[in-house]
Amino acid sequence: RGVNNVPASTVQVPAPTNVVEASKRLAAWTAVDMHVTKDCQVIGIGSGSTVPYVVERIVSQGPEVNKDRVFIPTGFQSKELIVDAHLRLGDVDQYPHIDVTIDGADEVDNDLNCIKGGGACHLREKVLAEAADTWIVVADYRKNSEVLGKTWKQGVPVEVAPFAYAKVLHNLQTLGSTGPKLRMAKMKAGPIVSDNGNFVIDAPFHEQEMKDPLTLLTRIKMLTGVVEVGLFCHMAKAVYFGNQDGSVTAK
Ligand code: ABF
Repeated sequence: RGVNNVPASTVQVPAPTNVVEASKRLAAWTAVDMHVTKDCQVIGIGSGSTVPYVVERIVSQGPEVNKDRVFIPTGFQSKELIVDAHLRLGDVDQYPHIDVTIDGADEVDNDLNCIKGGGACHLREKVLAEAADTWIVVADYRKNSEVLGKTWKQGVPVEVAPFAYAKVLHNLQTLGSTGPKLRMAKMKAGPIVSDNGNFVIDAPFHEQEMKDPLTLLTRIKMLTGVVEVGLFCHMAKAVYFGNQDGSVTAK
């Protein structure tokens, strides 16, 4: 897929108070304008700080179009967003077929592979990505990368069953991870716990491994105790990055 520039004039962006926030909003609004068409009835809403702008833009499409839609969240945060916006909430077990899911990412490479899971929601995010006819990623310019791991340095997020975490830490080292760490809550109060009751390990790898994320994903996923891996390979239909100059890069 080639990289092309989407003219900034396709969306109206309020005067930015902060360039990073403005670029998140630009990406989110562009994605909604391009992919959340009137015929989209079941819509997946991802997690992170870019996604509120997705919801903002969907709400701006008006109550008439939104009244017949149902919105599926990837976690607690997006559930709150949907409820606060007075949109109809559903769950993926009721709606296993989603028209379009829009989500953020921690880093995206030139083949549209993503690192996700900085917010520890990547299991539900991957389920909603896979359940969707169309999976779209939105991010600010800092996430646009040639090779995964260049900007997201803390490693590949790996959700694990709590009782298996020490074994999986050891396995990840054997696979070549350079210092995998159990993700801790602020003030090191204890391991962070995902919405699914699991722990998360952050596993950094050398560039050589990160250049072939599908192979790495397959190897990590084979480890017993691993619930899901924050490598999303060949899943995105399109990725939109808001840029500092007010343009949007579409990959
Ligand atoms: C979720 O939120 C995650 O998978 C990813 O970790 C993060 C991206 O957040 P932001 O939009 O704040 O950069 O989508």
